[in-house]
Amino acid sequence: MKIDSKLKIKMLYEMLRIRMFEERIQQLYLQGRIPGSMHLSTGQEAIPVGFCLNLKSDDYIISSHRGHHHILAKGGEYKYMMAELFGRVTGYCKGKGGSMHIACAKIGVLGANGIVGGGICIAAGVGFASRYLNDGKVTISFFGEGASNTGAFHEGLNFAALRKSNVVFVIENNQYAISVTRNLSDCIEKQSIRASGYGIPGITIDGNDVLEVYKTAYEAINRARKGDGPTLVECMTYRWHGHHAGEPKDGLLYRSQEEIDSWKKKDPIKRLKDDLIKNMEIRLTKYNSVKSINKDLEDIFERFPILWERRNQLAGTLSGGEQQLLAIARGLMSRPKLLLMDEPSLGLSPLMINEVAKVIQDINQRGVSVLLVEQNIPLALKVASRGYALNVGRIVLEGDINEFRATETVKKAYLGE
Ligand SMILES: Cc1ncc(C[n+]2csc(CCOP(=O)(O)OP(=O)(O)O)c2C)c(N)n1
Ligand SMILES: [Mg+2]
Repeated sequence: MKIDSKLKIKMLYEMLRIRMFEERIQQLYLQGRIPGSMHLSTGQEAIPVGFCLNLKSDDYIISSHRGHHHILAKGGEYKYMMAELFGRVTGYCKGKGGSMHIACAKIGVLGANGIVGGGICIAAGVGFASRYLNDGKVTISFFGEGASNTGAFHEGLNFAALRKSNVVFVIENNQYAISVTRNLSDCIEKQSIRASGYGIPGITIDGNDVLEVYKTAYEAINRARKGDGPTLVECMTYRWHGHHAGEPKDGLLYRSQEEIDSWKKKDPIKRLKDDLIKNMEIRLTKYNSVKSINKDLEDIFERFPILWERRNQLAGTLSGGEQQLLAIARGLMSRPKLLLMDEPSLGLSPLMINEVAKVIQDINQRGVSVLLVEQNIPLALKVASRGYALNVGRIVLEGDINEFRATETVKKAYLGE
């Protein structure tokens, strides 16, 4: 099979798109700006790119807990991914899924999955539905070598092989399941030989060679589309970072720097880039222009003027009020419809009260109502439209907030005059 330069450049672009996205979100995560946890795929980009470039837009993929690269390769857009990670309503799952539970049926992403091996049987079923309906669609199930030691793997492969489901099972063998090296969990050298137990083809390939992945994927996907049943493809690769973002020592507690460096030399992006330049298929300037997609990411990030940003600035420069802001930020992490603030002005300087007012207005604009318990009338006037004066839990005055300007009115209400 001949892969032309145009397609190779597309592969390069897609891999860089994933790498840059993950480099950026890693930074943001380590700065504490993204809630929840996330698993990076840096070093493994060639696998979903080689597979997804063989798919049609209405084919399906099912991902794992380490899924950003799969989703981006299947057409996921930065802005919706980013919004999802930040827990925003504009994200793929309205901000309720986060890194490990991104799904979008429109682009054929039937879900990342926090349950290790959780996608395998779903894929076997979806692939069976395609075969039964004869709709010509193919489903790819991506998972790790740890997942292929779960019962779901055997159940899913057996069912899919028996029913000739339109599915391809892809093991991303990155050598580790959290801190457990595959030598401690596997009794065979190549997991692909397990395919013979289900009478389907199995193959182990270099998962860091995007051209090899593409060719293998082409065969396996065509076979599934024709109704000839599933294939098991094991792609040997390596994750550059720790199991999850922020893991202590970034994974160095259970593996050596030499090992990591030796895999970095097999970087799938560098390999394709060097190959293209060596064969005069692209010039370095072209590579740099492909790389300039990083700019898109910056632009998108600019559109997320997040509260945490402001929180950090304030916490860094002002004392006293930072606890208030941290509490507000923490409260917002659960994406409430209503936020109750109990005397946010307490102990704050006038400057800080102004900042708190800005934050409250900001929250309001983002569709979260704020219930403010506050005796600082100037602050209340800045942010509220209605006011209630309470005396031992009893509403003694209710009305337009402007009425509260006259403290006398409140006093009168308190005293019941
Ligand atoms: C059913 C289940 N068991 C255990 C876990 C905890 N867990 C999360 S990721 C992981 C390792 C998975 O390894 P692998 O399948 O190789 O994927 P990788 O993280 O290497 O991409 C484990 C055990 C889980 N999430 N679900
Ligand atoms: Mg693994």
